[in-house]
Amino acid sequence: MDIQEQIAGIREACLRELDKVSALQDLEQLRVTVLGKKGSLTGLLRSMGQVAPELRPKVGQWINQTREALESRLEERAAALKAQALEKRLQDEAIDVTEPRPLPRVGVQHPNSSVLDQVIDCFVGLGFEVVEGPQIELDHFNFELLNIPKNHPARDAQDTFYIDDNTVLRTHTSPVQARVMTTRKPPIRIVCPGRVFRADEVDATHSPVFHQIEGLVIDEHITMADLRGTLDAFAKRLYGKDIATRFRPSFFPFTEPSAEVDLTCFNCRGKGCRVCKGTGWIEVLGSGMVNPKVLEMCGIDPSKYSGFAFGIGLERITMLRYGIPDMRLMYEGDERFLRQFR
Ligand code: 2NM
Repeated sequence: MDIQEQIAGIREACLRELDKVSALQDLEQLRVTVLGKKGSLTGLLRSMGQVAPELRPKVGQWINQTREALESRLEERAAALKAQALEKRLQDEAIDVTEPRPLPRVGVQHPNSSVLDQVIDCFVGLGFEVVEGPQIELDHFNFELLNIPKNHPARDAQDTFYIDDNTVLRTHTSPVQARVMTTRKPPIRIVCPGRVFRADEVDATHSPVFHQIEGLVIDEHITMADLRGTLDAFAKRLYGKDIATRFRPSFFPFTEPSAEVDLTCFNCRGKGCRVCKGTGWIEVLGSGMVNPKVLEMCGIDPSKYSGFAFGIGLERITMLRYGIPDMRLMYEGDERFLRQFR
């Protein structure tokens, strides 16, 4: 085989391999095999000794031309492979920002919390301030200042958990109001929401842990008319303009006179139904004019100031609001129950 054929053979073999190569490392391998120091084409240059002297310049020229041609083909191929690799990487790593993803599981507000928010919004709108206090409370604030001395029969209905002889889990949020009365001067206009405790057995309407919102207004010339107007505004704001209030005489040690307050049944709008047991009214809260003895014990002059107070059981109005038949449902954290309030 003459040298021209050998050159052509190397060239053709190299180009054939070039078409097959799909990885950059293989391409480099091919370059070394043909054009490297010990490569096949380089080898031909070294065997020039066997070529007739007059042909050497020509053969040298062919080899170099072939070398240049192959080098540029190898470079082209390398550039193409690099571009391909980049394109593949761009595709593999592309992020489709429009792809739907699994939604995070979002919780829902507890029905008690929603109703509390609504009640608070209502009273804040009427000019009340929200005040909170400790759940572990002194007997002094929970009972004594509220005209419930030791051995008073009202202590029986408000049996609670004792930390020690002087310290209890509060049975209502009134002690927060007693604290405010002892530390501030009237005018006082506050609502006190919070968790309260009683030694009650669990049933459909009782829990040893529940929540109250109590209100207190003290100023000069406060009368029962202010109490009625305030609670009427509250009822209409929360349940609708056609809801009326009805006051019935009652007793609380810390108010005198005292009244239970009924609202028009928001289920039947007063016609009489199962929810209101046919009466058209629903008992919703307790209230009264703050007992002058309480004012006096708290350091407020009852000859100058008077006030009203009321207490709302949060769970009760939440249950009425949503038609929840059993209080236990509100504490179990069962998602099937909670999801319904989304
Ligand atoms: C009620 C009913 C009636 C009440 C009284 C007071 C205080 F601290 F001013 F004496 N706070 N809350 C009160 C009055 C609470 O709950 C059914």
